Amino acid sequence: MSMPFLWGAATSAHQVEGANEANDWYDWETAAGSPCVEPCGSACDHLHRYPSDIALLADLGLNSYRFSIEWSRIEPEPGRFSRRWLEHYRAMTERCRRCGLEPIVTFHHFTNPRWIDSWEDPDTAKRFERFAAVVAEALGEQIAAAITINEPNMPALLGYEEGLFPPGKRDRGARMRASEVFIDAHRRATATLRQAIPGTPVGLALAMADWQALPGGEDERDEIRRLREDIFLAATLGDDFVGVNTYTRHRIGPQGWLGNEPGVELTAAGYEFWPNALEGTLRRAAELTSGRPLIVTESGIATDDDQRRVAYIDGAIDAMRRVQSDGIDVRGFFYWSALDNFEWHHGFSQRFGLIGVDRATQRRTVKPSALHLGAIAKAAQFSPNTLRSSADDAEPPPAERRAS
Ligand code: IFM
Repeated sequence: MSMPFLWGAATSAHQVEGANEANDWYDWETAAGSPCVEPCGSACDHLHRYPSDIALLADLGLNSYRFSIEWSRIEPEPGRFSRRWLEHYRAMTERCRRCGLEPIVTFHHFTNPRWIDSWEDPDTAKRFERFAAVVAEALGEQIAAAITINEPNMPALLGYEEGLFPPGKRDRGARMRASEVFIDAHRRATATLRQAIPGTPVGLALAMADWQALPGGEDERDEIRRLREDIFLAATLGDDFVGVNTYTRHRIGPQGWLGNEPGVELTAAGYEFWPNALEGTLRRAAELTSGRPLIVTESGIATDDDQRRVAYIDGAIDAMRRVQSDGIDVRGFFYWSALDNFEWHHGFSQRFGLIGVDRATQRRTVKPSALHLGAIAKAAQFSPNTLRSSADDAEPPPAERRAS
């Protein structure tokens, strides 16, 4: 199985679907004293509007759509799997294919069924593996590439050490235990997916930043990066690809994070406009994984000035092309996000979308930046890069799992 260079946009279930009420985030958003500025509610109603949203992305000229499966819909109670919701996500993959988009499916993007106790519990990895097996069996050959877990480093940090995500802990030990269980879940799910859908590339998506040490800050920088990124990159050994999610850079001095540099433009998310961060993260991901294929699984900007989004996209793609021209193997670029959506505890005010969403009417507006990315994708459509799975190298070679 191989596929062309992927030009796409990404979303996650809880951030766009709406009416997600059986997961830990719903409880977190609606709890008294929650750090969330507002609940997710009907979000972008992507649950019902995905057919037209997918058509919009295809019309732009993109060739792929990255979205996630909501575990709490599929398995509302331990071991009880919903046929109806498996069919829903299969219909999404089919809709992508009919529109000419490769469906890139994320199995876990921050949310957990309410009945999952904790990512500190080693059994959570086994439960996730069982869920992944059920989804793989139902969606099977429809999935173009599988991402086991999106940014396990962020719920480990924000949920177990910084108290901003559920379960709201503030404990370095809990973060490290959760990180280990996420890594185990990734390894287990990868093995399971390899068996269930042998022609489909499988990988992990990691939140990475360009960590820049100022003189004397090297040791501090290395330690931050070790816990946030390196232990997860090490866990991708043998994967078909590594997904790199990058938004900005961080400057580190001997005492830690130095904050934004005065005079540097900030995005609406409050951090530096620094699209070139992608150059540093792609180089580092390639270096630490011995040249494994990379996909930019997220890069984007929160802004109300769409011209800055265009500039960000150009900067990030230039950064990607520079590393490619040095021989680093990058197989795709996904802008975050397809739609203005629910930015977790920050609510809906940080607008990352290529497509605007009026939350009162759910009316969609295609922004100039969306047309811009689509034009880049169309111009590049004859790129020779292809993405292969480990099964492609097996002897004897397996049959192609799908046409196109
Ligand atoms: O919205 C998030 C996404 O869920 C994970 N990666 C970063 C994005 C922007 O903050």
